[in-house]
Amino acid sequence: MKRPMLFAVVLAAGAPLSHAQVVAERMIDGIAVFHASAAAKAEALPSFSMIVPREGVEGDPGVTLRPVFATRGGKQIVTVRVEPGTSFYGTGEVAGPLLRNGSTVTLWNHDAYGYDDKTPHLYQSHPWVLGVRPDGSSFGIIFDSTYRQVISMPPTSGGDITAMADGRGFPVIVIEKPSPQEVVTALSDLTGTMPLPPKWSLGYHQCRYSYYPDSRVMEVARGFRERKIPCDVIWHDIDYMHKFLCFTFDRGHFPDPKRHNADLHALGFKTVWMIDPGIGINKDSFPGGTYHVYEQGTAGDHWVKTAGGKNYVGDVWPGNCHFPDFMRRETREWWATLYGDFMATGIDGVWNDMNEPAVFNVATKTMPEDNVHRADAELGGPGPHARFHNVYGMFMIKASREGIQAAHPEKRPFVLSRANFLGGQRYGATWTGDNTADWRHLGWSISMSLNVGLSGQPNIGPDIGGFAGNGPDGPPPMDRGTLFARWMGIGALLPFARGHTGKDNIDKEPWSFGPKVEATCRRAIERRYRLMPYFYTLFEEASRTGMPVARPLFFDDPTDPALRSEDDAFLLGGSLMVVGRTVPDGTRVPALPKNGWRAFRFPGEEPDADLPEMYIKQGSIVPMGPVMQYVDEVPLTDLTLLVCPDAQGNAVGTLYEDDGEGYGYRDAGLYRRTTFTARRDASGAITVTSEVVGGWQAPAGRTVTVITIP
Ligand code: MIG
Repeated sequence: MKRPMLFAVVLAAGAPLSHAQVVAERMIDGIAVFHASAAAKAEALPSFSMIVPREGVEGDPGVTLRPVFATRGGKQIVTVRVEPGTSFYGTGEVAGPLLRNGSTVTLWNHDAYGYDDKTPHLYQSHPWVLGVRPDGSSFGIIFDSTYRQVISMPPTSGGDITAMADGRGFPVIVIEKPSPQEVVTALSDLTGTMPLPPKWSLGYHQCRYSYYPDSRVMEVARGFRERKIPCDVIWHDIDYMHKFLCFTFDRGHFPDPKRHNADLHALGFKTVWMIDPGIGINKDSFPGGTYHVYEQGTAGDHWVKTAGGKNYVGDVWPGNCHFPDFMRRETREWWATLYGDFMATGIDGVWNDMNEPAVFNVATKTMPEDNVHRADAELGGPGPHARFHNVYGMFMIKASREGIQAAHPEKRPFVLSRANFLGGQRYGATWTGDNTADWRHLGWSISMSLNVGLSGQPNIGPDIGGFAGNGPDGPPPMDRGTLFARWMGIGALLPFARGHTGKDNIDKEPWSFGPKVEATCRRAIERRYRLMPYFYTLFEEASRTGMPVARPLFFDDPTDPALRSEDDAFLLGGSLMVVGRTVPDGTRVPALPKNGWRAFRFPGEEPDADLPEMYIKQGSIVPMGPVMQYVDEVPLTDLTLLVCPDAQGNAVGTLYEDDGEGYGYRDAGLYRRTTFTARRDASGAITVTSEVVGGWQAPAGRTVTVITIP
């Protein structure tokens, strides 16, 4: 039997433990935890991913996969034999195709500007593999370590999954279920779900590095309203700060942030502002000679330490910086308080960047692995950066989220993070970092978003248009404008939809490439707003069940091998399919599900070859609304139902509604979940009936228009 090289090396050099030592425990039906030995179990570090106790009943684990444990040079190696024909997904954020067979991923959160499919590690780490067997049954494995870890998946011809982590031995959690959907929802039973985000964050976001001064921000904001291109959020990247000092404002460019936020609010925009972890310590940069974050952080002894016990100094934007030790409860509580005055300026959401943490001017691009975090006892107590590196960003956004929540207890927080870890969907949304304005990255926008979704994080999307560079410079379709238009067409339908670009790049607002591209972008973004009732319904489902918003085609038929590697197309929920064109000439023919889907057009939309084709699943009903310039600009009085009856003439669908930003849905039953059921009678007439659960009132005078897709 052929084995991957790594396995052979491991066997030669390693000391395999006898299988009898392995402790196998059944946690929940179809979920088991394995430890190398009773001693390994006793020494295991706490889980940073799981929200349920990582233990069960010893004996028959109730799953068929059997992790094999070995050690080499102090590292634990786990191998899991899988059957040939198994398809692999997950492992979080990796560039390249959706199907991960034959690939190796290193988990080590990393500033990865200009990354591609050869880059060993990106910004987030998910020690999680999803497998789909030839018969469509499925399994998932958590290799429950926070240390640097290397996971290899065998080719489709079969072999072993191997996972090897630095640091202490780690438990392995195995989930086995009849379908990949059930494995993914089981993952969120174990690691938690994304809390329901504020509805405005489902709108289109406009960003660049950086819009300033305030007048330029207003110009962009008005640009959307004047051109009637819907947009909900304008972003403020680092240049708003005074010399890159977090929680300060450059008073030259942003003399009155409160007034500026109010001006944006008056146009129907929300605002997101960036906060990094590196806290500047150079006194000559302090506004007026003092900097409250530095003073408080030093007085409270909140900084990460060197191995020698000094406050660690690393260079980032402000020059020399200290870094809050987010592994300490006192430090997280202090960090949270900083958001009080900040949010009081009318800020709606926060962007935490550089939290791998990224450090300039060092080969490793991060802090030394022997730096010391004084972690809480529940987190395993103090230890080296090597242990906490991959969760530093997750604990930063946990603290940020708590601060934003405390500042506005009545509102749902919004945080976007660049770094994260398995389970980090509990604290914030993520995006795929500094991608590049080229066609490959357009394609990876889909595959990366899908794999992050299959790794527990539904709220994910790329920098639409690409961050690095301006794009190709050939004749159409190899021009920047076509790439941008196609990207907007796809990106506007991914869960997190934000246009962004790097410093010194050309303008990349939807109107920056001339009238044709502007028209495509408007149509693309209008699609998102028409589908907003459906998007919000999907986000609410994700917040309860962990089912991704954007799903791979193989969810529609896990037994169809042709769908296993298709990543030009994706599903939105179970009822819509988006078929993107990710190569310039559109010659690639995607493998679509064999049965049950019907192409449809948005009512009144002009044909546009740069936009994805849309399909609806037979038997489903998709709720839609009118185009609005921002979320809930007007109440949803004009509800449209896209009804696609199955062969028997039946269809069903759901609409979830609430006030969009508070907790009434959770605390007071103030939501409205409507189940629509359609039936076609013998005469061919369609009758739609509805059943409502929840105490939120639909707007008065609602009309329902039914559009039937035959
Ligand atoms: O070193 O804040 O990925 O989205 O615009 C670059 C500036 C720092 C990296 C982020 C990017 C952001 C940029 N940041």
